[in-house]
Amino acid sequence: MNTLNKLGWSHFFESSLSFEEKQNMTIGRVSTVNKSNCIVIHENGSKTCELAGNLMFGLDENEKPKTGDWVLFLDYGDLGIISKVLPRYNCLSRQKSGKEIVEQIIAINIDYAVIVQCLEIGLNLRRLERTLVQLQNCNIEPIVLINKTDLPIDDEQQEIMNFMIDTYQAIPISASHGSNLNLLKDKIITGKSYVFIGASGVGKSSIINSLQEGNDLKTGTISQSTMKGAHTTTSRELYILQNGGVVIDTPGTREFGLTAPNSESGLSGFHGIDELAKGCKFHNCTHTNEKGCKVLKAVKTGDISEDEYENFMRLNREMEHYESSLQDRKQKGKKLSKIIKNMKKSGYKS
Ligand SMILES: Nc1nc2c(ncn2[C@@H]2O[C@H](COP(=O)(O)OP(=O)(O)OP(=O)(O)O)[C@@H](O)[C@H]2O)c(=O)[nH]1
Ligand SMILES: [Mg+2]
Ligand SMILES: [Zn+2]
Repeated sequence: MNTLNKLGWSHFFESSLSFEEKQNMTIGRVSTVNKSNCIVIHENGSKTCELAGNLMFGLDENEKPKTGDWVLFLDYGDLGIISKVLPRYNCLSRQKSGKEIVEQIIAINIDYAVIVQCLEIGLNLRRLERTLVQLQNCNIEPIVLINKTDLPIDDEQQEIMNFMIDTYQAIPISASHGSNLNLLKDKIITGKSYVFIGASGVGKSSIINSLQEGNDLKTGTISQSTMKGAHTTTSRELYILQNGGVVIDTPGTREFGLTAPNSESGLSGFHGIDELAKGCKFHNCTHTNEKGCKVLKAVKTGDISEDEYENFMRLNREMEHYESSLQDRKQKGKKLSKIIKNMKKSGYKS
């Protein structure tokens, strides 16, 4: 396999080039984007490239080269000048948090997204579910990792972990101990592109480091008072692994705001139904037999399929279960400590 194919080059991109372009230009893939230039990996190494003036002023922000884009550039020795951004196969984006709705591109031309959560910060089903919906909208296959399994785990997290393994084929790993890393390595195919996503501090850079000897991405510690990562990785960057596979490290993003689904009805998927459910007549609608239930109506008219409905109801039940059982345990814990306090007051000695 040649270097371009290892980098993810395929017929899709090949077919967008004219004969002249192939003759005169160098093809490369954007590894990282800086303020005034970007680093492009090509057949003979990597090169700092700048955008040609007409693109600099002619393209919208989201059309300018992003990590994972294929570009054509003219080689001027130390510097390359990008003259074309090739059509994108797909695009992983998220809705940036804040008042204004801004679509932020995370990576381009992606086959798999490796979603990382970890025991130290805590597993979160809803966040996982939102990310999965967004990936489906973007036509990207998910791989779910639970990192830091070397750390102690309580019953509730254990339960969620088991659920994630059963339902999403999540792989429990430990980047620091190296456990189950072979299961992840088995999933990495030469010529395919993998973007690592998840909150700051879950261990994305650590995992990428452990996939390849000699990799030395910066990693950072987690604040024990806020349980948040330090946002150690500050830019998106694409690497090519010796054993095959292209990986993209990203800065941590806690929430994965959904951009508009691209299904025809606009309703498909968990998120679509979730949105629809907000319009039900009763705010505590169970979507089973209520009058004025928008979800049931959409099932009737065929706007959502029976399967989608079943799936939605199942996930809702499961999430409710975890949330209520957590509440339950907290309340029981409080009751128990009250009983013990009273027993101590009344002179009971343990
Ligand atoms: N106990 C334990 N700690 C880990 C493991 N993997 C990573 N860590 C630690 O977790 C902290 C954060 O790891 P990073 O790799 O920087 O996390 P990240 O997801 O890249 O974070 P950002 O770059 O901020 O988004 C570091 O102190 C790592 O040493 C693991 O498997 N077990
Ligand atoms: Mg990082
Ligand atoms: Zn309803």
